[in-house]
Amino acid sequence: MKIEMKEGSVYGPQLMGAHLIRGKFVREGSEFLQSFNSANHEDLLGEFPVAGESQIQQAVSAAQDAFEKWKKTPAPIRGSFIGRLSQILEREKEPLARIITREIGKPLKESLGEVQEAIDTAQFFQSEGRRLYGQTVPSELPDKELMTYRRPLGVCLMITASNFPFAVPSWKIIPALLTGNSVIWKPSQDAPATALSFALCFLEAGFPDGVINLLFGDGKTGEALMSFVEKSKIHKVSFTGSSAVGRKIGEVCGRALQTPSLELGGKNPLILDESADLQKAVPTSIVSCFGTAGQRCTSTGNIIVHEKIYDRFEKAFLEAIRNIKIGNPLLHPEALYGPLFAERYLQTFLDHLNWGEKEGAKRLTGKGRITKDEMSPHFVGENPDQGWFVEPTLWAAVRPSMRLFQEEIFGPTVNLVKAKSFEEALSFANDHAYGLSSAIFTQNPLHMLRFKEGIEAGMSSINNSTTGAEAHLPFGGTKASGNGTRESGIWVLDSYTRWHAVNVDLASGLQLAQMDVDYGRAGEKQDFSDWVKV
Ligand code: UN1
Repeated sequence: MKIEMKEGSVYGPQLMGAHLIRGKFVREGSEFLQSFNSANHEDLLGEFPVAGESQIQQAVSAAQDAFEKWKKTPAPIRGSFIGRLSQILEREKEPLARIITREIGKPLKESLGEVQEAIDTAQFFQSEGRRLYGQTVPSELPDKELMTYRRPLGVCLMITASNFPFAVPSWKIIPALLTGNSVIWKPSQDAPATALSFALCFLEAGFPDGVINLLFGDGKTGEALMSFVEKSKIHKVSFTGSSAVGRKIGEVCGRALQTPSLELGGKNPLILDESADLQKAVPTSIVSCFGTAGQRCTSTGNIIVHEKIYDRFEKAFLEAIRNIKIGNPLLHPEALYGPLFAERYLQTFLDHLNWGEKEGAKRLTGKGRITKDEMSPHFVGENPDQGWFVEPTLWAAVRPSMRLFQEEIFGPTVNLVKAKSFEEALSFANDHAYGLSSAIFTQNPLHMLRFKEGIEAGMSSINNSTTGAEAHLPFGGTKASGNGTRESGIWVLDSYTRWHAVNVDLASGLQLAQMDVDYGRAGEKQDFSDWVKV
């Protein structure tokens, strides 16, 4: 099946966007949303229908019907579909990465990494189809067997964000399908072309009609889909996005007695103790803070530096920031980062420049939006007005009580926080609502240990960035960063299956657990008869 295209721009054609329902393209909706190249808004990638009640209804019933058959397909066979998907992704790695970069404007190297993350995930779960282990458990009664099975949940709704429009959906969709569920995917309104290109790979891999359905839309589409959770037509929601929206999704799922998977915001701390190797810490911090223009949920938000090395680090870090190049990544591969993905991110970013100053922090660098009139030495290329490009921003004199320290900005901005000791740095690192990622640079083994034990975060790096998690370790956070569910590796299996406990009694007569069991004899008898007098 091929999607229709129109002539586009030098970057590529325009897509006639369509939902994918029951294996067919459906170009119907209440209205259409447009997807522009984030690094050049004159380039339109396509127009995509916004799903209304009718398309949602169609997708839910397609997923429901498909589930009934798919769950009965043996797991190793489901794994072979995933294996075919991984081969298609490998073959198409470069063009898929180009679509990601064209749509959201992250550097091609990062987009290639995203597709690779999906390949890694597919390869991991292909073989999981030959495991999906349950347990055999000894019974307390003779001639009786106990065992456990993983069972699929049903129709899973995946709601994903624009910053990782390929890798993060793969973390959700691939294990959900492998474990026998069917999927409805509502990707970010800022990355529909990437989602459609990924969905086409699932089609080519031969997944039966309706096993994976794709619906485009905005927040309202998401809300309309959530009403099917209340009607028990959707059995699982997996969401990556803001903590505010995650809370609302959690409320709806809670009322339906479901556990959603919620991967939410972060304000990730990076500690530099007095033994930190600055040769490594400085370039790593640049990537950790400004890679993907700071639009990763794992981006570093606060760098907490021991006072003894503070001045040296500040100087070296500022120097490294000066060398950052920003630009349209398809034209300028030397750019460390491209544009902000959406206008609303630009607004939050520009706002924080004002209120950050008002609360007394010192802006060491970063003048805000880059335009033709306000050109920046960081910018490579002709016309920054074509996208939402902003300068890297560094704040000093930030304290944990400040809003700057506490709030996720989702842009290329970071705070320097001075600490008197390792212990103070660790307590600062925990002094915020989030708990997603964290990092420390130290050569002191005791600090490594105390950091690992004391940090409140789902993920921690030692002498490495807060970003860059590998695809087979559990990904997720604590506190306001999530609800404790995990993605990736074997841990995600618990998010898409329920345990089913089975017993088989082979005895000739009735025998009752707990009651007909001979537990043996204990020692001397105690007399409790005085304890209760009726
Ligand atoms: C995200 O920002 O939602 O660890 C995911 C990382 C990436 C994934 C980030 N592998 O930074």
